[in-house]
Amino acid sequence: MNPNGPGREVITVQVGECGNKLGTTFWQEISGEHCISPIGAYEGNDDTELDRLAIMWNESSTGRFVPRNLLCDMEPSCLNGIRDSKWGSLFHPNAYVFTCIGAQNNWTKGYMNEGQLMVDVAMEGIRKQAEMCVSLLGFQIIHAISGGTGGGAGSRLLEEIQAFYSTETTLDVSVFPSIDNSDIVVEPYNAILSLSRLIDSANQCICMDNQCMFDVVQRAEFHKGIVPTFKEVNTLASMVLSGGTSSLRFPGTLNMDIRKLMVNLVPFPRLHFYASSMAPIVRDLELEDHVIISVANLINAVFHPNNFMNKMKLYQGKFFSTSMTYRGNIPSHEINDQTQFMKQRYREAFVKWIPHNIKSAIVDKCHVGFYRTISCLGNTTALGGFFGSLADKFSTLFNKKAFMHWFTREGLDEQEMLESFQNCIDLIDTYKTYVSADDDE
Ligand SMILES: Nc1nc2c(ncn2[C@@H]2O[C@H](COP(=O)(O)OP(=O)(O)O)[C@@H](O)[C@H]2O)c(=O)[nH]1
Ligand SMILES: [Mg+2]
Repeated sequence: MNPNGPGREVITVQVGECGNKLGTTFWQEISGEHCISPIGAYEGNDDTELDRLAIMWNESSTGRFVPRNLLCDMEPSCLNGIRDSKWGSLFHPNAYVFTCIGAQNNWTKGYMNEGQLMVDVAMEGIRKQAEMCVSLLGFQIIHAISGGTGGGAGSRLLEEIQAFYSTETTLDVSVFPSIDNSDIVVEPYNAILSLSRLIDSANQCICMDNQCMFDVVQRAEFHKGIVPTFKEVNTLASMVLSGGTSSLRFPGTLNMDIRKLMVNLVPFPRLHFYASSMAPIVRDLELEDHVIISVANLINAVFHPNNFMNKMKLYQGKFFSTSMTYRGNIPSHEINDQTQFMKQRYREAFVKWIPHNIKSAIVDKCHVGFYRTISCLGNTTALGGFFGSLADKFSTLFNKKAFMHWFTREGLDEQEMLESFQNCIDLIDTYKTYVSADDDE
């Protein structure tokens, strides 16, 4: 690998328990694709696996490949678990950034108070990582927005990264709380406070809904009787994220990176949220052997509401645009033909006033354990309804001012909470106007 590399490096920052568990699964997933072992040794024999490793890995002077990432938390237990696991030594010892105070599920502690120490240490770690890059393309930030650490400290970190690295692009990956099975009572507060910061500070954000991902895994694995846990959900989410970064990491006929993604998918600065889907979902080559997996089948699957990672009424909304990543052995003429077909078949699902709203990337190397896959990131007005459900949960608590004292005691006044909520409602209303604007034409 050329130490001066091609540049365009990405730094991944994982925050809080969910961010770190999902982030670590993501690294396992892409390490598998590049034949990197849990101790950072390259074990493949294919130059395409090595050529662009410098985008997401550093190479040590002993030839070891080390992820360009930081694992940040306000308490040590989750990170200790990762460090002691099989994959723990993949990461640089200094990539583990933690304090020992904990956010106690309280967004305010993470954003305004105890979290600042972790954010300061993380910013220093990011500076050191950035200095080693030839030409930094941007950041990928992975966190749950409803946690005290992932939501509160994650939002603060995002704001500081945007302030210091304003010319680079950030891709935020936000896990939204399960609306029906929440284990933290103040999650709607934490999530709305985070969402408001994401609206103002993120360049682009992939929204993943825990509730929905559990359902997707359960449906896909029903024949095995699997009751999904976070492990399976994180694997699914990692496959989607791997799809999104694959075009940076491997050669292909059409490419896409996180900046091009933003240029193609964000028509207005505040509307920078993406829904995501993938097909097939089950990693089972034996199963794939029993069916014809044509590109047309995969496209239909990827546009099916059941394969989206967000609980929303997909076809009551409209896509502004989508980015499709085709992986594996798929001839490009087949993709061209199918894209034309798709434009016809799904024309009602897209706004009329963006003429070229299906962007394609073709990556020769597939996910591990699949013949061919398609993943999709889509900017759709249907996300307004998804955010609306969260806003409803917030209102239910806030109307009674329930649990507010935990936030006010930490210095967040009610007015600020209300402003964050209003910011989210404005976003939801904006989505509504774009659905009806299309009907008027
Ligand atoms: N998808 C997924 N969600 C998780 C995982 N761990 C926790 N969560 C969810 O993430 C949200 C925030 O929890 P957590 O990450 O523990 O909080 P934090 O450490 O304060 O950021 C909750 O809704 C949890 O149910 C995980 O490994 N994967
Ligand atoms: Mg935590």
